[in-house]
Amino acid sequence: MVLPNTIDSLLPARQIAKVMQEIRTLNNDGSRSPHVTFVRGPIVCTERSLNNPAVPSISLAYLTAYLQKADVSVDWVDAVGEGLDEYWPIREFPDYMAMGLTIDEIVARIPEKTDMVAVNAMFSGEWPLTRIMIEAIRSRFPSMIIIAGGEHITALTEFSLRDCPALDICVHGEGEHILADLVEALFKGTPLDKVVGIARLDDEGRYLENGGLSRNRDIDQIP
Ligand code: B12
Repeated sequence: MVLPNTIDSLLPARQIAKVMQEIRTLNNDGSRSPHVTFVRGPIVCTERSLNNPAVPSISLAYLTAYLQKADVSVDWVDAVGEGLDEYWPIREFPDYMAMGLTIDEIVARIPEKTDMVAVNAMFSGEWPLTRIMIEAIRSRFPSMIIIAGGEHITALTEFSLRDCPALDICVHGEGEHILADLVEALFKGTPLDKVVGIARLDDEGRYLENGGLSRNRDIDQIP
C-alpha cells in the first residue's frame, strides 16, 4: 500500500509506520474504529495550599460526545477523578505538589489499543508537569500520535510544541470539529493540511499552523 504523499510529508517519520498499519487495518476488515484515549493530568499546587479536587472535566465530556457521534471509540484517564485522595510531592519542583494519579499510574492506564492520546492542557501552571507526563507517555508508546488542546495550548501553541518534542500536534480553540477532522485525516488518509485549527513542527523544526481560531457557531451540533 502506498502512503498518501500528504501524510508522508507532514508526519514525523516515527509515526508513519503506525499510521500505515492503521490504514491497512481499516482497509482490511472495514469494521475497526479509531481509538482515542483522553488524558487529563494531575492538578498542580503549592505545597501548603489546597485546591478543588472534584471538578469534572467538561471539555473532555464535550469532546468525547462529539467523537462518539463520529463513531470513534474513546477512553479516559482522568488523573483528578480517578485519584481523588492522592497527593504527592513533585520531585522536579520541590515546593509544589500534585493531586491525582501519579505519572506512572496514568501511563499504565492508557489502553494498549489506543491509536491517539489526546491530552487536556487547560492551565499553564500545570504545564511543566503535563510536559513530564507527555514525555512519559511517549516513552511507553514511541510511535503513538500524541496531541494536546485546551486553554494553555491555545495561548502558547508554538511554545508548547518546542518545549515538549514528544507532542506531535496542538489543537487551537474549541476542539470538537477539529479533533473529528484530525482523526479522520490520520486514519482515513485525507490530507492533514486541510485540517483547520491544528499546529505542529515539521521535521526541520519549522512551526506550521493551519488557520487561526475557529469558533463553534452552531452549538446544537454538539451532542
Ligand atoms: C470553569 C473554569 C474553572 C473551574 C473548573 C476547571 C476544570 N478543571 O474544569 C475552576 C473554578 C475549578 C477553575 C479554576 C482555576 N482556573 Co479556570 N476557568 C474556567 C473557565 C471559566 C471555563 C472553562 C470551561 O469549562 N470551559 C468550557 C469547556 C467546554 O471549554 P474548554 O475547557 O476551553 O475546552 C474546549 C477547548 O479548550 C478544547 N480543548 C480542551 N481540552 C482539549 C484537549 C484536546 C485533546 C483537544 C483536541 C481540545 C481540547 O476543546 C474544548 C471543547 O471545545 C475558563 C475560562 C474560559 N472561558 O474558558 C477559566 C480558565 C481555564 N481558568 C484559568 C485559571 C488561571 C484558573 C486557576 C489557576 C485560577 C486560580 N488562580 O486558582 C484555577 C486552577 C484550578 C486547577 N488547577 O484545577 C485560566 C487559565 C489560563 C492559563 N493559561 O493557565 C482560564 C482560561 C481563565 C483566564 N482567562 O484566565 N477554573
